[in-house]
Amino acid sequence: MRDSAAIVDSPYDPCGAAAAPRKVIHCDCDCFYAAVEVRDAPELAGRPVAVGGRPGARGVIATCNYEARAFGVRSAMSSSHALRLCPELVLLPPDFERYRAASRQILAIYRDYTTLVEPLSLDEAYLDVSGVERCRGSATLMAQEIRARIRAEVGITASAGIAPNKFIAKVASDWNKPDGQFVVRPAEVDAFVAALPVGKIFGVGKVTAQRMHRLGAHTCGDLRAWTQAELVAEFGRFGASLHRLCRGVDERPVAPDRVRKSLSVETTYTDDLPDLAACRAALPALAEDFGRRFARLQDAAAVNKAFVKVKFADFSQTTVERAADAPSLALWLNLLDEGHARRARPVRLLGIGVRFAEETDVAGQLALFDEAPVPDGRTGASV
Ligand code: DCP
Ligand code: MG
Repeated sequence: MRDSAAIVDSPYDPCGAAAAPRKVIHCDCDCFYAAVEVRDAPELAGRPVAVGGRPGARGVIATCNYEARAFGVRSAMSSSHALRLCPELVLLPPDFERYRAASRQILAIYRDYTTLVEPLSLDEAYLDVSGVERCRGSATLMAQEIRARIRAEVGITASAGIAPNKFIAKVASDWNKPDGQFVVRPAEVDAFVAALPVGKIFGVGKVTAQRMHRLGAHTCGDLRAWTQAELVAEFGRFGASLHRLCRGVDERPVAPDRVRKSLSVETTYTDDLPDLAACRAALPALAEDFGRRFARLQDAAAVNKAFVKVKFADFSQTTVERAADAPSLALWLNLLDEGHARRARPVRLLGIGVRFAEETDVAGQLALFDEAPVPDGRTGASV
C-alpha cells in the first residue's frame, strides 16, 4: 500500500505510472575555438575572427566569432569564401591543445554539479541535475552559476538550455545564444515544441525538412496530425521517434560513459545519385570530411573495421563492413561497389566510417568530437 508521503513525493504522477520530470541542462560554449583565441589575444576583441584552414588549399572555417557572423561567415564555409565576405577577417589556424585544455576545465566544472555529464564535443555537454541539491535544487540557478564559473575560470562564455529532456534542452541552449540561457518548464514543453520548425528535431536535416514541408508539415505541431503508422510509412523506422519527438517526448538518458565505438560521416543528397558511378564520384568528398574529423580525435582507439552505408531512394538501407586497421578511400570504394550491387537503384544517402576496437581504454576520450549523426543534407560524426 502506498503511504501518503510517497504520494506527496510524486506530485506529477500520483498514480506511479511515470517518474517526476528530469532536469537536463545542455551547455554549449559560444564560438568555442574563436573564443579561446580571442581570450589569448585580447587585441583581437571586437574584430571578426575565424579559426580554420588556409584559403586556397581547400581550407574551411571551423568556427568564427559573432563579429564575423555578422558578415555571413559560418562554420564549414570555405575560407576563401569567408574572406570574400569579410576581407578584414582574422583567420587563425586551429590549436587543439588549447581547446582541449579549456574543454577539460569546463568538464571539471560540470562534474562539480553532477556525475551525470555526457560530453557531445569539446564545448558541449548534457548534465542531468535531477535531484541535485545545489542552488536550492534549481537547475536554472545551477546553469547560471556554471556559466559564471566558465567565464571566470576559463575566460570564455557559454549558453545553456534547461528542460525536462535532452532534445528540448539542446534546442533551448540556442535560444538566447551567445552568453544566455533559456528554460522550458515541464508545463511549457507542449507549446514550446508545437511551435518548433521540424528542422529542429534531432535527425531531421535539410532534405527531410524539405520533404515534410512539401507534405504540409512545417512545425512539430503540424507533425502531430500524423499517426505513428503514417510517419513510419513515410519516414521508415525514424517515424516512431518522430512521433514522440514532435510531442516533446525524449526518454534518452544522459549517458556519462558513452564509449566511442565508431566515427562516421554521411550525407543525404538533395538529388538522388542515379547510379554507381555517381556514388563513386561522391565518395572522395565524404572521405575528406571524414579525414578532418578523424584528425581531431584525441587518443583515437585502434581502428578495426571500415564500413559504407547506402540508403536507397526507397529508404531501404544496407551497410557493408570489412576488417581494416585504418580509413582508406580505396577500401570504401570497394565496399560501396558491394553495397550498391545489393539493390542497384538510385541512392539518397551515403555514409562512410570506421569502427574502433572495443578493448581500448576510452577514459581519455570523453571530450571528443562526437556530434550526433546528422542524417540529412550535411555531415556529422557519430559515436
Ligand atoms: N567545429 C568545426 N567544424 C564545424 C563545426 C564546429 O570544427 N563544422 C568546431 C569549432 C567550434 C566547435 O567545434 O568552435 C564547437 O562547435 P559548435 O557547433 O558548438 O560551434 P561554436 O561553439 O563555434 O559556436 P556556437 O556559439 O554557435 O556554439
Ligand atoms: Mg558551441
